[in-house]
Amino acid sequence: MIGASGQVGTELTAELRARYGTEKVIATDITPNPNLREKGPFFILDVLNRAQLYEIVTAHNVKVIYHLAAVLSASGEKKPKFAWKLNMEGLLNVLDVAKDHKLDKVFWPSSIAVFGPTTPRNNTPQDSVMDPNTVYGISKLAGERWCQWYFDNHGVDVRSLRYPGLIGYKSLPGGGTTDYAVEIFYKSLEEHKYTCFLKPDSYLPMMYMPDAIRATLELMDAPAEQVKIRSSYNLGGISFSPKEIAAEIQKHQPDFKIEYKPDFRQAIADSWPKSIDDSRAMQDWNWKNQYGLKEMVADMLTQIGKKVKPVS
Ligand code: AKB
Repeated sequence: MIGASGQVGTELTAELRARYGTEKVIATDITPNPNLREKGPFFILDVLNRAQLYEIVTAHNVKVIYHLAAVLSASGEKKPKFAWKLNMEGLLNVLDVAKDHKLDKVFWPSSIAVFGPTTPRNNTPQDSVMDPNTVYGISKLAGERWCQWYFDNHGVDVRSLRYPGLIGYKSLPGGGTTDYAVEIFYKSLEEHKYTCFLKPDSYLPMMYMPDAIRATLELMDAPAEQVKIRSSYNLGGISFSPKEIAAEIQKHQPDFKIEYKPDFRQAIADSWPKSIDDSRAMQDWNWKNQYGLKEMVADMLTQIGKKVKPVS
């Protein structure tokens, strides 16, 4: 697992360790993570360090890589050259090691950020106009084409999902445009108020983490011939706006207040789809989303409520 300390990596590592045994799943990240280190094999790895990546794969006879390390959309706009370097060179290092060591499979997440301002925004199809205008989106679109190329030319069994905004309580997202949908829960429980960096009606596709983890594992478990798309699959989930999620939180916490101060992330949100057509994932490997807005909000409030205290 590369990027094991991140929002998805934390949960995916735990799930894979529960499935295959702790010793079988090597967690790596650029920063030390006492939690992961205590619970199983952990190495400091910068995916840009190609030699070290090859070394770990050889020394531990790695068969499958989940490569999650990336700079997300909002951070990418602040450090465009670094985002491009990490997102592209990191992926190419992983695809190369998969080719050279004949790995069984690779998972790499793409994103709804591959779409852009002239893409149809409602129920965005799998194949559509793709004109991303963030560095993150450009790197994800280029990455998708590289995945297809390594599959076509070198037979690398690479599998990918275009994740929507992911919402979970086990770890925090960092540097994304959809991060408000996680922050809002902490602020609602701690301060009973939240200032949102997007406008009230900014619809975006989102997904609750248990569904995202299940989608990832179901795609990785699918027989190779069922995985017909080797760039990346659209993945839908739930679409809602800040106003709608706030209203759902208010059903549990009537005194919760939200105000809106849109910043540079608004333009990014405005360039992305509002909802996604993921019928190809349904057809090819029987994908079905389970959590709706109501269930997700109730569960997030319960789980985060166990770990935060109201600030008086
Ligand atoms: C982001 O907001 O940058 C990510 C994404 C949608 O890929 N959560």
